[in-house]
Amino acid sequence: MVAFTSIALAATTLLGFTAAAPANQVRSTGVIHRIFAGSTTANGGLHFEPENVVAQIGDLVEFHFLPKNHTVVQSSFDKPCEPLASGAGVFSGFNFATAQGESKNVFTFQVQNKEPFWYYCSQIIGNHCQMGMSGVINQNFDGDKTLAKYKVNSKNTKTVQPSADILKSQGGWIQPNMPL
Ligand SMILES: [Cu+2]
Repeated sequence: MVAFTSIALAATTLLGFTAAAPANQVRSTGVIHRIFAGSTTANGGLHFEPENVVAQIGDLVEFHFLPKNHTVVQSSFDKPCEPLASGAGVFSGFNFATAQGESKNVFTFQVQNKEPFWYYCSQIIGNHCQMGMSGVINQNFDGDKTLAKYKVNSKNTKTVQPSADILKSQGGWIQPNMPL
């Protein structure tokens, strides 16, 4: 599926996006996990669906954004609603606002390892992370670091943005939202 990645990158370039795919690409499996940021039903819309995903190294994770203006930020379990150290981790940027239906672009990143990948929405209007808008890829189901616990620990936190430039994505790339 190298060809797929190449096409995606070409499309990204053509559209003039500056976000490049991460340099540390592993071999693609060809598997794409689609996750919706937002919901028409669950948790007043403050929900990732599905919010608990098992993925293999090399899989792609593709976020589709529903109203209103959500993000995806990589986090640690221990510090909910905070990004990894400055400049590190995955961040979609605030590039996917939509008043109705899906945003015209998606945000994609590649799974690089089997470590649990915690993430949250950094929209502060409505305190999305504190309200439970978070998710995980490859949770350790034998351990006590669960998504339910992450959500509980989120409640009394303050959301932190990954960088001063909240439009600048990192760790993944922006692509057109292609019909299936
Ligand atoms: Cu949100």
